[in-house]
Amino acid sequence: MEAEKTSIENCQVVDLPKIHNPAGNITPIIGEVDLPFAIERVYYLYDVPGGETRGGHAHKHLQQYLVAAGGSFDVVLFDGKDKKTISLNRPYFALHIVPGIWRELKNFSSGSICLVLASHKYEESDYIRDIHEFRNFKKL
Ligand code: T46
Repeated sequence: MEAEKTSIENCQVVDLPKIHNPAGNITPIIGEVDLPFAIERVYYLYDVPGGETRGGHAHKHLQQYLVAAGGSFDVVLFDGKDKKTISLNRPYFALHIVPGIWRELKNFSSGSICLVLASHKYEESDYIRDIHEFRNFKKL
């Protein structure tokens, strides 16, 4: 998928496996079975102060699954033309963000955890952090 041509329609919320247990549920995620990419890196955002916003950038190659492993938050997606907001609030839903999508994360509930399964290692050169540069990248 060419990052220049992706749209917010390519970003979908997907169901993750859920194993019910009276003592507490489990969601196992198996790379290349439950995801359309191999997991190269896992990280999580936590201790996000109330009112804080994360993201504010796009990636050229990286794709991700975002999971509200605890609490809730909103993800605003922008493809240079259209915008949509996805609320994540269950640990068995994941938002697939494809390359070439500007994202902002906000409205974090107290104690929330944003788990990220990523297709690539951290590389600053993969980021587009300037919205004008992003619009040029999308040729809009
Ligand atoms: C996204 C949201 C959900 C590293 O050194 N290694 C890493 O793996 C990461 C993710 C970050 N960093 C450093 C780079 C920056 O100096 O941590 C600092 C903040 O990183 P970033 O601007 O990526 O942070 P967020 O929380 O705004 O964004 C991250 C992801 O990059 C992004 O793709 O969707 O989490």
